[in-house]
Amino acid sequence: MSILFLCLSSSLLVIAFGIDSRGDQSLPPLSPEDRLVFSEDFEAQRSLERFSQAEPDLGHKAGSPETAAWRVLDGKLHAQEVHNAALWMKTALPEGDVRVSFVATALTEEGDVKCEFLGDGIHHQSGYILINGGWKNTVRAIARQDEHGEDRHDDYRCQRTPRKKCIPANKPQVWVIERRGQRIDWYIDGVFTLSYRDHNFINGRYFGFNNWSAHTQFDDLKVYKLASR
Ligand SMILES: [Ca+2]
Repeated sequence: MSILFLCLSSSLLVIAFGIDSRGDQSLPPLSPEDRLVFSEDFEAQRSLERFSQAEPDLGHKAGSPETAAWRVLDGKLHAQEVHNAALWMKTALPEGDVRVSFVATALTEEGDVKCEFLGDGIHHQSGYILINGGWKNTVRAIARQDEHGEDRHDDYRCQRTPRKKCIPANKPQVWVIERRGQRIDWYIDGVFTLSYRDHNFINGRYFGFNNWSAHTQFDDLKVYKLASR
């Protein structure tokens, strides 16, 4: 009876937190057949020419009188007061399995670092949205076409850390996002974070950085076409 209860409890926990059985896996190394197809180090202003800025949410402005929503500064891409005016790569991602990696830094205690994966290159929430330190730095999440959708996969483990925050301010973290078949796997600093398996997979081909208002910073964007395994 108690074993059954424990099994049921842990299953419910897995469903509630959206964490699957890959929870303890570390990042798989790239194979020699995997191919780097795009990289951007944001060392020049013209880096921005490889991206297009989307429209902000209705009733909001992208940027403020003090700052542009997106700017290149000291070799890094800065985002501030973006209001979901994502900065999409103009180049389409490779078809099939793909890895996107970059360095992300929250520059405030608010956290809130976000990107769009496999979207249409124009619209916010056209694909999957990955959020670290959202909702005042309390949750990591992968959402599908709706940041507030009931099918969002959440990871609240950061609330159990001493600081109860997902991201410390000013600490660069390496994000790796992989699409393998109909599954998305997300790693932060080499550690598995969340998966999203989707039987109705969105085959969007674009990647974009995004955010709401917090000041964040990105660098070293790389895209790899992954060989089938
Ligand atoms: Ca750089």
